[in-house]
Amino acid sequence: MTSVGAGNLRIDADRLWASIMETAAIGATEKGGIKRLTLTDLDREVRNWFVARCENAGCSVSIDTLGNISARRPGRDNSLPPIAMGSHLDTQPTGGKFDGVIGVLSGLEVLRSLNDAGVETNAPLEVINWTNEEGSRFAPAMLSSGVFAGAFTPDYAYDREDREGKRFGDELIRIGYKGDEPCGARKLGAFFELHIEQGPILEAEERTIGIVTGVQGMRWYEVTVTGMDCHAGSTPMHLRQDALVATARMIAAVQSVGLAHAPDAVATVGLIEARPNSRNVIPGEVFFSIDLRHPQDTVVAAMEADLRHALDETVAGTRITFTFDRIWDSPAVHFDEACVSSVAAASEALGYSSRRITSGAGHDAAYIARVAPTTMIFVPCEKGISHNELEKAEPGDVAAGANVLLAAVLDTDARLYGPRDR
Ligand code: HGY
Ligand code: MN
Ligand code: MN
Repeated sequence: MTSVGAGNLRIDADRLWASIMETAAIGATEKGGIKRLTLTDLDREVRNWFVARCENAGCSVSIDTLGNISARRPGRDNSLPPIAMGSHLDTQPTGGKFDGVIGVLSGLEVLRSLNDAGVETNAPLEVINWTNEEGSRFAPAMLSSGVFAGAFTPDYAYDREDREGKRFGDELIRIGYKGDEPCGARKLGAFFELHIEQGPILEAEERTIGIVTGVQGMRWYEVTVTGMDCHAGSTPMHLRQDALVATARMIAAVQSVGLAHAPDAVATVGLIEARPNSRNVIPGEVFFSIDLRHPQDTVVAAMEADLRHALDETVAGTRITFTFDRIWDSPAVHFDEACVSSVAAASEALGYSSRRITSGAGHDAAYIARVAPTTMIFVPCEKGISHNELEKAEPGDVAAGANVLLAAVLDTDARLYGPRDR
């Protein structure tokens, strides 16, 4: 059951919603979303906003060598590993107001509510903003939580380049968020991430809380297709080496692999660049991305094998060539059962409808689970729409998620370090 402190303690729902709307103005788009890509000036602006509010909530703030921000609220015994909450403040190019943001700002709201109630926890608490969760500007996703968990080296991260050739390491320095603390040096007692589901299940089943048990496996690839630039007007059809036509067949093959392993598999081409991208030149080169996902790693591997074969087939007998590089492999993750039980108990104690669920989207928690007991809490978003400016969550659901976060954190503090007297 949840600890004594969580019984009647609640977060301030209006203050939380106001903070979400305030940060939504940083990078706001005309269609009501947010464009706040990693390590841009807008990312620096929202980071500064977050640091200032954590400091005026009495936290000490530290920045590590990957720009991860940790805001620490002291506990009774500050030698204990902190119980952490968090997510990410970077967004997709056509992102919504809630993806990542509610996990960071609900963590801040938990600290503010504990301050208001004068509650002292055994262990310190922390709220963390992870750099480059989205992986949109710098692939792969969850890059800095991955370094924190030992999945990547700092130098690998620093050398990642965006599509304009800018280096992650240079941009991190440029916005002033390359800290001194070695990334990963900070040990966590537990980590909880509140996030919108980004899928349709909770809303369809009219459940308020998703008790997340894990994250599906995912792999990213980069393909470069090579034909030959030629004149669109004077090159007969049978003499062409059209890289974009070949790519179109490849994209159809990606779709077929996803459908062949449906309903649990997904396969996506999201990024494509045709070169020279001129309306009267036959494209001689095309670069595109592939994202494959499934709850079972063995199926992701089978999808990759099927895809490799299908891509070879699309160019058989032609002079088109291609390279196929796997740039990211994030195996399926199962969260810590004690943390999952804390979320389930909190949801029940607070009277929220809930169900267990596996995450289709990747999250920083997927990597943090490698180095600390970790789990997630989901709340619904309208029609499951996300990575879209229309993304929408209800204030009541966000508040419910934050109340579950508060209760689960207090429960874990009591479970790990003993009941508090206040
Ligand atoms: O790709 C993902 O699932 C996450 O949104 N970065
Ligand atoms: Mn996210
Ligand atoms: Mn996202």
